[in-house]
Amino acid sequence: MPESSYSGKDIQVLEGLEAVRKRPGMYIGSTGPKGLHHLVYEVVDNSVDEALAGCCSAIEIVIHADNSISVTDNGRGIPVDNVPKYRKSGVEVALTILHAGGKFGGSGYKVSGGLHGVGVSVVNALSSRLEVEVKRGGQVWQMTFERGKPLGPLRSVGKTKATGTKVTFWADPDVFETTEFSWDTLSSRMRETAFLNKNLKITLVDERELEPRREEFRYAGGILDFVKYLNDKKEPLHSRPIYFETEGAEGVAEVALQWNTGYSEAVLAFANNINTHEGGTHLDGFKNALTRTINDYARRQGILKDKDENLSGEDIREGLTAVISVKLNEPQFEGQTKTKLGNTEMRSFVQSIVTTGLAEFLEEHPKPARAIVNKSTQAAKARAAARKARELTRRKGLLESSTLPGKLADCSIREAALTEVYLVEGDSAGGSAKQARDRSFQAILPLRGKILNVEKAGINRALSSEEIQAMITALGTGIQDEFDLQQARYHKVIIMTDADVDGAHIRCLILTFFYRFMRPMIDAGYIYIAQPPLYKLSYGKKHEYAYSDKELQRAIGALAENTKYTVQRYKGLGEMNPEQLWETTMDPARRTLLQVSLDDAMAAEEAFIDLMGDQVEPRKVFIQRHAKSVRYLDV
Ligand code: 0RA
Repeated sequence: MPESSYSGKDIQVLEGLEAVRKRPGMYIGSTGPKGLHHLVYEVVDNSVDEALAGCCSAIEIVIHADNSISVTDNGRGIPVDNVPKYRKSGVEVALTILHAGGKFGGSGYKVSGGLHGVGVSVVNALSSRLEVEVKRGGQVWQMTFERGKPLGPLRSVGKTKATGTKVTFWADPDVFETTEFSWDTLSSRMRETAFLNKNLKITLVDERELEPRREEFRYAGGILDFVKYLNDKKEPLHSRPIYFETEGAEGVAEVALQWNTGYSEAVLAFANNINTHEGGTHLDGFKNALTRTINDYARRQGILKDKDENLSGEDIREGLTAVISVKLNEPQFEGQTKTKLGNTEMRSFVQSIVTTGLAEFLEEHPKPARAIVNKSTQAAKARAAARKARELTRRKGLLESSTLPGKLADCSIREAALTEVYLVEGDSAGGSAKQARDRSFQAILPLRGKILNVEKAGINRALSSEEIQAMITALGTGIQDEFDLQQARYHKVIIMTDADVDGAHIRCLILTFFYRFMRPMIDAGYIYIAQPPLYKLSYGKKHEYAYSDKELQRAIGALAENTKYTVQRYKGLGEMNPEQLWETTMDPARRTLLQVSLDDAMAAEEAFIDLMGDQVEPRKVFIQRHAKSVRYLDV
């Protein structure tokens, strides 16, 4: 379509998409890997909306060899008729007008209206090219765009009896820092989406590999299968997850829960398929009902006596894996990251269905019921004992920030926001780091050997571990329900371990500690991973460092022909002298730090259990696959 034929309205439209290109972050969060993957979710969410409307049973996502992405569904197809208000085809409206999604037709609980529900037009704006194919009304329609602008009108290219939509897009390299999609990130998200939409078949294909990789997700049990999956590597307390589903005027609520013999709580809450990380009314309703119903049951059975205190929610949720999924018509998202459900009607709705469903389960299944109550009373006892132990250690001054651990080499600046602490594997590397550091703002805490796996040990044992006490006192925040971010003594906590498998293991143990005891530190973005180099390449009087095999090969390739060089492989931090450690890993001007984020609760949970649970095999596999290539750790 020649530019000159645009009307005034069209120009406004283009300005809309121009705004997206000017400030992509406002629409998709970032232009890093996270924002990039967001493009896929945006398109898929539109297909999922078709599934929620009962009009789509299968979605296929293909990562093509050139990192373009196709999303194909068998929904109704984007409307092709003229939309009078805009005097354009529905397809063009959907792809060029911001927030057009819900404005022309469509009903049911929508995903795409939710969190980042910005619409496919944003994907179009941020793609160097986008092709859409719609099967609808007996015909196949096509239209192509570049940087959001149509290359021509929507045209019919053939006949078909099928319906559906296929969107292929090339993320714009001028907008994104990288256009390389991650299989792991996409597959974990697609699995989650499949769990949340019972029976919806989602296929993910990767054509970048010689032998295309393909995985199909389809769960007849929905979130019941989700809970089974999350508990897969754990030992369940009762064989089948408890599950209920209710539809009312408020919407639909589904709940699945199963306790395991472990100590951690994994309760995930979703609203219209959006992971409500910050919780909200549906989660509150669930927790209230759970605490009340278990206490009522324990009293009625005489397990709790009149003189006994009620079991606390935390005790009851120890070892609980649960998924709550609600779908409602006008979700209100609140909170800092807009991931907190605000609709008040959901509190009582979820509370009442959980109360009824759980009470019924307990009455009908006395054996698991008893096991669950016993587990909670055990937790209550352990917590009381731990509290006592903590009070004792506190009295001894062990957990008080006034007595810092002896081996901490603290920095001189007191302003936490300006300071950082390195948690260093081993005393010898710790020694080098102490010499290398800038002592004004860098503190060093050497940790000896493998720190305790807090996933396997209860809180009692964890608190009596010397290394863990040292971390707690050095960081100053306290732990778990007594955690206070304001008290953090440093705003950067940098984990520095050897670049080998043992180092990766220790790093994971330390991360597990943060995940279980100081999760808000991760949420606040305070936790980092140092990147020591793997190689030193020396030639003539010069040298450079390489942080991966690829980088080393590139550096060698860049040398003039016949240049003599030597390569030193660093197996551990100890092989670097303090000066080298400073220039490669600790100097803020030259180092690279990886910020740890756990925004994908499921993947995180899964990875930690793989790594820290009782089974050795998945841990090995994970470490071998990721040890060398952990680029950004929002797993
Ligand atoms: C607007 C209205 C309707 C469907 C869609 C858009 C739609 C968008 C996408 C994006 C990817 N796949 C899609 N499938 C459908 C409702 C159509 C109707 O009422 O028939």
